Amino acid sequence: MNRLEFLKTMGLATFGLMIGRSVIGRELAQLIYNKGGHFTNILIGTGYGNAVVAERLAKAGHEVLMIEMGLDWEGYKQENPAFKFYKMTNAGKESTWMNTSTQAPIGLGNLNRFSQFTGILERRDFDHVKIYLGKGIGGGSLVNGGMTVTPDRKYLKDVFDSVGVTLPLDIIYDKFFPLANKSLGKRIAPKDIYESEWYKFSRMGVEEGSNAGFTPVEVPNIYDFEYMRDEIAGRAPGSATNIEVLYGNNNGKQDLTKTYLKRALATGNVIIIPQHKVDHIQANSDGTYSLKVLQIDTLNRTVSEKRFTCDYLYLGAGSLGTTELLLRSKQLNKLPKLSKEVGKYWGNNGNAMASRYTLDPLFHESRGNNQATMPIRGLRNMDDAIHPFFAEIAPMPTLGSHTALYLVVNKVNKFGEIQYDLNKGGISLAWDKSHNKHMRTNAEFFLKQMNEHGSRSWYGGRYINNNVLMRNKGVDESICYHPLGACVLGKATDLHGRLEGYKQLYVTDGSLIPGHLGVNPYVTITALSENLFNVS
Ligand code: FAE
Repeated sequence: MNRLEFLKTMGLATFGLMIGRSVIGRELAQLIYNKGGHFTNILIGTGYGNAVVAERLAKAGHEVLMIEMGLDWEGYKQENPAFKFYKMTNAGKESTWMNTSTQAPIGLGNLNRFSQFTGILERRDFDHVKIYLGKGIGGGSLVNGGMTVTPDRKYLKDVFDSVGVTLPLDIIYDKFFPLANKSLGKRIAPKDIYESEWYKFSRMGVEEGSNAGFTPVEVPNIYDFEYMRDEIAGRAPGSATNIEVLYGNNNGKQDLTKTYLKRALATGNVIIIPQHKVDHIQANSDGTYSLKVLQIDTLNRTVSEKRFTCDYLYLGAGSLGTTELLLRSKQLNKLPKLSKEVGKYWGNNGNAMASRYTLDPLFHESRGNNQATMPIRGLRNMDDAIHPFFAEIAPMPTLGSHTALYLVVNKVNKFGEIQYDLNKGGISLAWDKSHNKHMRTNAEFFLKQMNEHGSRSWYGGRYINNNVLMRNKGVDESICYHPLGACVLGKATDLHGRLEGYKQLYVTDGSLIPGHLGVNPYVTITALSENLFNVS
């Protein structure tokens, strides 16, 4: 009898599924998994890569244990009925991973101080780059903007070609991108939503972008726009219209807990244990893997130590998390055959934030403070040989009236590298100005064109870059929402995601993609994970 069958005979698994993940995550983890145990399949991390694996394995009838270091937020809400995810303008302790004030790129006048907590948004700081991560069951899907974008086929080909890897692009584009988009719940914002006051900032961005010579593109999202219609009409509590995104959404957003993970859990074959951090993994001589796992409290303190073993291990802890685990395990001599390719080809997906200030109360229209937090339009300039980029038209829902915000996505011309320092007990990133200088140049060019040709003020006066939001000429190229690479598909792994030198040890997440994509990454992470799974 396996663990799940055992739970079912005790009525516990059914009970857990009936009332949500909290019971699975909390009570069962404590009662049944006090000391760990053996599973056929263990998945580390509950973001995009592993959510796919969980659904596919569970639907094929296999038992799955998922280990997640962040919280089970649905369970947390059940235990704390008064708790709601915070607006971006009013952060509290649950907004932030182990800090006493918001770490958001733009504080939005948010001066709140709070006690440390294992909150939903983490910022990891390295030289020249600050990386944002979602924490909890659902990983980055809990905090992201829901932009659901399929990359250009040529771009994806070129990225992998640049590291000498040939992807099976026909099947990826014919089968796995459509499957990923459908399974994630990709939607297009309906016309009435786009034309509402909540997307005036997008419409103005599109008009200004066209004037400046960039190509406006419609960007799909996973937000439930039927729900948004009810929000707008006042029939449902506001969520995207209530400045919710970076610290979680209370309604409307179809994150992984509403799609892949929900379907995986519904099979009854999946258990997720939150607040469990994998410290390192070890390859055993019989082909199994051992995991040292630390159960943590909401202050990130270890409350117990456990040992799990498994036959198949799937690493989906994200580009930083997966790479850190592998390099640490190697340095501890637990994975001595680990490929030298692990750590290489890292990138920030060319992320740079940019902002302009179109203040002219006498002439220029306000963008409005009513801005939905889910972006649905972008500006393309990827075919420009000198300044190739894609700019997401982002909301700025409080300083919104005359502030325009963009996330500019550039090429990565030079990869960074992740290294592990056993003495410091953590990773460092080889990433300096030579890596992201052109990202600044492109973002400055973008703002210049928008100021010159996009829109002007009274009597043709030029607007300026917003140095209040981003101190250095309205651009911040150190902000990274899209860390990618360091265990690249076809380099550190084979084309099935299996790590070189090890059997039954898979990488499933954003670390498979060499550094950049030209667009937001989670559809590609999802599609590549679907592909790994189906071809193996
Ligand atoms: P990820 O989703 O990061 O999941 C990794 C999980 O592993 C996390 O839940 C971790 O807590 C957990 N973990 C890490 N280490 C351990 C450990 N040692 N033990 C146990 N658990 C561990 O990985 N992308 C888009 O495509 N569209 C967007 O609109 C978009 N907006 C974004 C906005 C923000 C503010 C941020 C931060 C990101 C955004 N992204 C967006 C990026 C996207 O969320 C990200 O690429 C994916 O979440 C990465 O998926 P992975 O499966 O690689």
